[in-house]
Amino acid sequence: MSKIIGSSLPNIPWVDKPENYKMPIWRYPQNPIIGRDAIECSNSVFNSAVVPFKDGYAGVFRCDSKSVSMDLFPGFSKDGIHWEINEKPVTFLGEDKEILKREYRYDPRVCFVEDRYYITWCNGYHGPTIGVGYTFDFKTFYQLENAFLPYNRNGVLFPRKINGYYGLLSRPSDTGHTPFGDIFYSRSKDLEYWGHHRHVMAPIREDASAWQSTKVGPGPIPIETEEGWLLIYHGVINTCNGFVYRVGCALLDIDEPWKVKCRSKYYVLAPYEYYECVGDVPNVVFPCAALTDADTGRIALYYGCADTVTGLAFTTVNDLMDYMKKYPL
Ligand code: BMA
Repeated sequence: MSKIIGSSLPNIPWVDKPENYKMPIWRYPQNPIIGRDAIECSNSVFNSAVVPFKDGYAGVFRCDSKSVSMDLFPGFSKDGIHWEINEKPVTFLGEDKEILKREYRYDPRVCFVEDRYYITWCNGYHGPTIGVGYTFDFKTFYQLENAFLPYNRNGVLFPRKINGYYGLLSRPSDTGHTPFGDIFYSRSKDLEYWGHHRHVMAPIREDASAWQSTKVGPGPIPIETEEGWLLIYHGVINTCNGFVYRVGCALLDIDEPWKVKCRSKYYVLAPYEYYECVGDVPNVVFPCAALTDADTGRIALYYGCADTVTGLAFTTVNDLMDYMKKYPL
């Protein structure tokens, strides 16, 4: 039995695993939970991040507009399933106007560390890089310096300092649709200067696990367990019809998170359902957030479906650990 180290969340959205279900992650039967036209301007609402907030939940949502401009929108929910998303995007306050200039913003992650909710996202600054900001209330948002030079995507913070440093996973990239990608770990004393970069994991270029042969990138905030950090990540294969995005999991060392202790050979979630296979970008499942309940080991996973709508799925820390150990790389 594996245990999550963290808070209890008795009202976590939850549906039991269907009987005789073979996969470690199962879907909310009424998926998608957020449709593409959830707000007036939106063409699509996907790759978004949610956290427990007050007596319910809050989040930062990626809404691409009907002019296909990518931006971040705050949202609120009582139950984690039905969401009210603001019609207006986040505007950031900050000390340096240069940093506040908006080119595009997408694929947010939200991470509570110490006393506030940090937001990291793919931020356009002469190419994609990792934007960093924070909020206390999901009303007023502050932007800090970008974590890196371009080009980088998928900045994912750790929920506590590790050996006195903030930790960040990311995936260096290029200006386009990046036909490569490894996950790296970086650390910082002040959330501004990042260094001590360490390689975490690479795509698997052979037959052993071809679904993750082109690139891999971190997904939700890593989940602290008694055995290490449970990382849910996306893996990509290039096909004659373009990229296919699936989901895998790995276990990282608790003190040296660049050391991979275990990694699944089989994917744990893949585009099977219609809304995952058909949309603006077909065959994409892209996880960006996970709610956890330390008492039960339950995990509610939020993921973008076909770059169009938002899905919800469920698993437990034991389901993922057991599957990873049954089918290790
Ligand atoms: C990645 C990102 C994601 C997107 C995915 C599939 O490079 O742009 O936002 O979901 O491609 O199109």
